[in-house]
Amino acid sequence: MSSQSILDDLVDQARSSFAQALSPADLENAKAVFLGKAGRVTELMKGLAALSVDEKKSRGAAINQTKQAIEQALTERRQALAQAELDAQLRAEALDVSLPGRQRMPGGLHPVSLTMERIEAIFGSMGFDVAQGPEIETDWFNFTALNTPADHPARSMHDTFYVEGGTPDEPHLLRTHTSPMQIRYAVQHVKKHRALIERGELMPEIRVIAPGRTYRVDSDATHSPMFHQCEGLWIGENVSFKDLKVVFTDFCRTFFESKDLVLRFRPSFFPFTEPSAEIDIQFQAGPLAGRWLEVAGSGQVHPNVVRNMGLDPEKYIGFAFGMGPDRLTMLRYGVNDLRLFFDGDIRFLAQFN
Ligand code: 2U9
Repeated sequence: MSSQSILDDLVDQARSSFAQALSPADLENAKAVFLGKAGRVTELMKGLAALSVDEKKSRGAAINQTKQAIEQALTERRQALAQAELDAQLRAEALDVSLPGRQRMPGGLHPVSLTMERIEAIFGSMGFDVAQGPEIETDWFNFTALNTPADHPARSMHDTFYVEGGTPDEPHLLRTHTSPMQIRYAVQHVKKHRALIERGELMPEIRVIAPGRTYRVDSDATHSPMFHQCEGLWIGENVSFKDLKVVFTDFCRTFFESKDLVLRFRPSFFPFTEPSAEIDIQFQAGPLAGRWLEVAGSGQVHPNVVRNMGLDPEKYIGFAFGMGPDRLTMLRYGVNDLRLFFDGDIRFLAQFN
């Protein structure tokens, strides 16, 4: 092997050794092997001492070129490693500027709340007050005042959630309807106008709706242990079933935005009304056209209930109705499973706002 090819071979060895170094520290170790104090180039330099002046000149120049070539390879490898390190760091710290930002979701009302607001607005426009009150009630307000017999099945623990805090004579319970709130409202109203009533003067009419949460021991595809109700009450000296028909027909046509909607009053029974009627509606167009759909119960308020408000049933008369806003929401939007309202799935709920 010629002395020049030995030098060329040394440059190749250095290049491949540097290429195998994967970190700056490895590279410095590899450098020491070739360019260090006891390195291969230094060894070659030491060998010059034994040569003649002419040989020293040419051999020295060749070794110097070799040294420069190795230094150049070292510099290139250093730069390559630094670039690789920078690339890795940039990759690790990369920001995907095309990712959408974290958005604040606009809130919205629950579909049943939308229905409640709609009911309140419609009855409000007809002069009805809105009464809200306790969900934990006494036996008297929830049952007795509403003419419910002591042995009525609704009072059983199979149907009503009883809570601690009452007495055997006056149990406490989760209200099974919003009627107790109307009794509370009526009792307050009568108290406020006591003097006037005792003088036999005209009492301002009671015209109120009571929307809110109600509870019954019941759970399946069409019943939830917590459900919503909105009941209405109109008491005066001359309020008749005809008024009920007018008010409720007007309400249904406005609520469902259907001018030609037809109502049917079907005889029924409730302890708190006599006579009583179920109210069915029939759409004349749209997907539900032609079918009779039950939307409410109603009736003339029972004389015993009028008496429990502190009014003389010979003088005061009126009607009441009760409806389920959950069911009204299902009918209005075409929802077929009540449980969707209570699952809390944002994909379902977001559709109503
Ligand atoms: C007072 C006197 C009477 C309210 C009434 C109904 C008939 C009725 C149901 C409809 C569907 C309950 O939500 S539902 O399950 N309600 O059928 N409610 S009359 O009667 C009253 C209310 C208050 C003082």
